[in-house]
Amino acid sequence: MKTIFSPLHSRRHVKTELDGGLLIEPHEKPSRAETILARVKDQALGEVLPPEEFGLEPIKRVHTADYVAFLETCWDEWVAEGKPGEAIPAVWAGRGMRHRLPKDIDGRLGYYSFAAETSISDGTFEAACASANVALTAQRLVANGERAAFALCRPPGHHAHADLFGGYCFFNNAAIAAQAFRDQGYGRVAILDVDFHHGNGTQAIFYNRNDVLTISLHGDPDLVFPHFLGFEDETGEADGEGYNLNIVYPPNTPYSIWSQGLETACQRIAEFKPDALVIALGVDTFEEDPISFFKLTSDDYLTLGQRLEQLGLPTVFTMEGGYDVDAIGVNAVNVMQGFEGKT
Ligand code: SP5
Ligand code: ZN
Repeated sequence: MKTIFSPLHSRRHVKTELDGGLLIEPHEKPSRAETILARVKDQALGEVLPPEEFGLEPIKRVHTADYVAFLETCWDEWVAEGKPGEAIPAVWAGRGMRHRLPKDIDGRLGYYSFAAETSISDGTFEAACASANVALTAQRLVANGERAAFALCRPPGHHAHADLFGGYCFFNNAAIAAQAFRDQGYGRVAILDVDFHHGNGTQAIFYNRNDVLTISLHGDPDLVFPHFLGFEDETGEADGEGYNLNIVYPPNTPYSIWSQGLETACQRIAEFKPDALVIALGVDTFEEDPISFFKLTSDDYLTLGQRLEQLGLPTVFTMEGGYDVDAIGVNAVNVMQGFEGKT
């Protein structure tokens, strides 16, 4: 399987993540992507290719133009205001308040975000664009006949809404790839999100549509991030009714339980008969993940890859979460190797 990778991911190098009242070293750090790349090469998974340049148009098929423009200039505006640290949202429109776009940079940071753990500094926009190009290049390879491709995206994407960043995500790479399939004439596309966290952005982007089926398996949002979306009674709206599926699990869920939801997801996908599949691949379901509570083992990712292959669909993998950096390479690449038949 071919892997798409851009060294520009390292342009996202924030020093802070708000966690427990402290500004800690971010969980979503550059070594994540480098460790996965090293494993891809070590295992000779296949060619590693740089992304092609697609510009902002395919990003704007999923994100609003004003949101993209905000991300492009946000850091420069922050610096121009004389702010001493990284750009961190700290104020939102709560219940009963106005959802209008303010002029002030602090107001706009809140308007375009839903969480404060995701800081912005120089290079974040460039890295997010490169990450989208990585996903779009993988999508093009698959559209041109590859059975599957691995988009080694960083930063991740599945938490990003049409006009909201958060959860370490800015552009929704999986959604951008799915929309690219649609725009190239693929009638139906399924997105299966196996990251530990709910794919809230992906769900929201396609919530009223029946041409893109969205499914997410994740930790119960009553207990974990993103807290305010991802419950099982969210099934889609209007034309999209019945085209969103959430499956939630409690702490300490092992693969034997998690895989029951995977079977439900696979049945729904088979019934939908998509023309292409996008897997939002997080490996923060791993037993040693520092911010998550599932109990998948490294071998389980081989089994997962085998099961996804059985769907028999042209498949794009977009890299999402996974924060045990020591294991992230083995776990992510195991999914690809399982897909290619390794047991
Ligand atoms: C792409 C992805 O996996 N994003 C995850 C974003 C999670 N953000 C909130 C993390 C809260 C972490 N709290 C850690 C407590 C243990 N130190
Ligand atoms: Zn995650």
